[in-house]
Amino acid sequence: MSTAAVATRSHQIFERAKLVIPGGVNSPVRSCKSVGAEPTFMDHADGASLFDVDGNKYIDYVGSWGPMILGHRHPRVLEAIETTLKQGTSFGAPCRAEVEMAELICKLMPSIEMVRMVNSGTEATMSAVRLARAFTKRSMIIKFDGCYHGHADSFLVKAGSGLATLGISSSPGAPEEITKLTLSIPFNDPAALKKAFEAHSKEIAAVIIEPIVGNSGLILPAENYLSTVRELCTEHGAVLIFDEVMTGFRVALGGAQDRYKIKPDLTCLGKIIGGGLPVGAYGGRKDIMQMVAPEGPVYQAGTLSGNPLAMAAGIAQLKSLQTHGTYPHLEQTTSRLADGLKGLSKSMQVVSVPGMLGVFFSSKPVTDFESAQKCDTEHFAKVWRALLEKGVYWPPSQFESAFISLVHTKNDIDNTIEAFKDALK
Ligand code: HOZ
Repeated sequence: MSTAAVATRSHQIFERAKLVIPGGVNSPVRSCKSVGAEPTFMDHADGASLFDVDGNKYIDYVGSWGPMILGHRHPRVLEAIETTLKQGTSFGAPCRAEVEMAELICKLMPSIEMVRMVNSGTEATMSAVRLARAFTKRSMIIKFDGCYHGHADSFLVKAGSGLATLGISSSPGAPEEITKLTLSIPFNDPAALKKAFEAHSKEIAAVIIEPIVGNSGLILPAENYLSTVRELCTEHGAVLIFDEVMTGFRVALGGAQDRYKIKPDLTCLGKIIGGGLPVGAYGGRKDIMQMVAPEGPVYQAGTLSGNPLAMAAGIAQLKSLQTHGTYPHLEQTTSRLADGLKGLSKSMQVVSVPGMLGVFFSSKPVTDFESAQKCDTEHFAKVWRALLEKGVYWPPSQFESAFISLVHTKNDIDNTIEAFKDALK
C-alpha cells in the first residue's frame, strides 16, 4: 500500500468501513476491487461532477448508475424533495403523488397500462417474474448470459454486473431448486432462443431481457433480434419482460421499447424514476397486472412503496425529461464522446446509445457475454486507474456502462477524451 493511499481520508474511511460492512461497501462494484483500486468515498456532487472526501473533483460517468440523467442536485428535483419533506417522509398509507407517478409512467410508456411502485429494480424484476409465473401457470424463465436483473435468486445465473466483475458465475445461497428453473442463453442468438423454446415450450413462463444490455458493458441488440424475441414469446405463450432499469427514460423518453418499437408484456423500471431516491416499478398489460394483490391473488407488498419523497423527486425528473430537445441533446453529447473515443486505439471498441457508452479492449466487436468476457480486463483496469488520476470517474468495471447526463458540457467531454488519450499511452 502506498504512503499516499494511507494518507487519504478516503483510505481512512475505507479502513473503518471494512470492520463493519462486508468488503467496506454496500454494493460490490463500487469497491473498485476488479480495477485494482480502493473505493473513493464521495463527499458531494453537483451537475456532472463528483467531489471526494479529499477534495478531488471528478467528471462523473457513473451518475448513480443511471438516475442522474439531469445531473446531480437538479434544481427542480431538489425543490420537489424540499417541498414534500415538509409534509412528512413516509405515511404507510396511499398518497396523491403515487397516482400522478403511475399516470405519468403509463402515458410515457404506452405498453404499461397499470403499474405497481416498489423500492428497487431487484424488487421490480422478482415481482414481475412471480406475476408471469402466476399468469401462465408455468415455472421456468429464460434470461440471457451477461444480463443482470438484480440479485434475486432466480437471476443469479450467468449474470453480468457485479457477478461478472468478480467472476462469480452463480451465487452460493441461491438454491439449485430455484436456479434450475432459469435457463440462461446467449444474447443476440435467435437460434438459441428457438431451441430453448422448442425444448421447454409449455414450461416457459417468461423471457426477461435487457433490450440493450448495460450490465456486460454496453451491448446493442442486432437488427431484428428483439422482434424475434417478441414473436417467439407470443408463439409460445410466454410473458416478455423488458428490464428497462437502465434504458427506461434514457435511450429515449419511452425507453428501449420505443427506440426499437417493441411492445413487451411487462416492463421493469428502477432508479431513474426516483430522481436519485430509492425506487422501482413494474407494469404492463392490464390483464396481467390485475392479478396483483389486492386486485388479484399474486402477493407483493412494501411499506415504503410509493414513498412520497421518491415520488416527488421522480415526478419532477420525468416532467423535466419531457422538455423539448432533451433527447437530441443527450444524443449529441453522447456522440461527441463516442466519436472522440473511436479511433484512439485499434484495440478499444466503443459502443454507444444516447445516454450510455461502453468501452471494451478487444480488436473485435463485442456482441454477447462470451465476447465481453474475452476482452482485456487488465488493460481496462489500468486505463480506469489512469482516468481516475486525471479526474474522470468511469464505472469501475468493464462489465458496466457509463452514463452520460444532460449537463455534461462540451468541455467535460473534450477533457474526458484527452484523459483517455493520456490513459491509453
Ligand atoms: N449493479 C449496479 C450497476 N449495474 C452497481 C451498483 C453499485 O455497485 O453501486
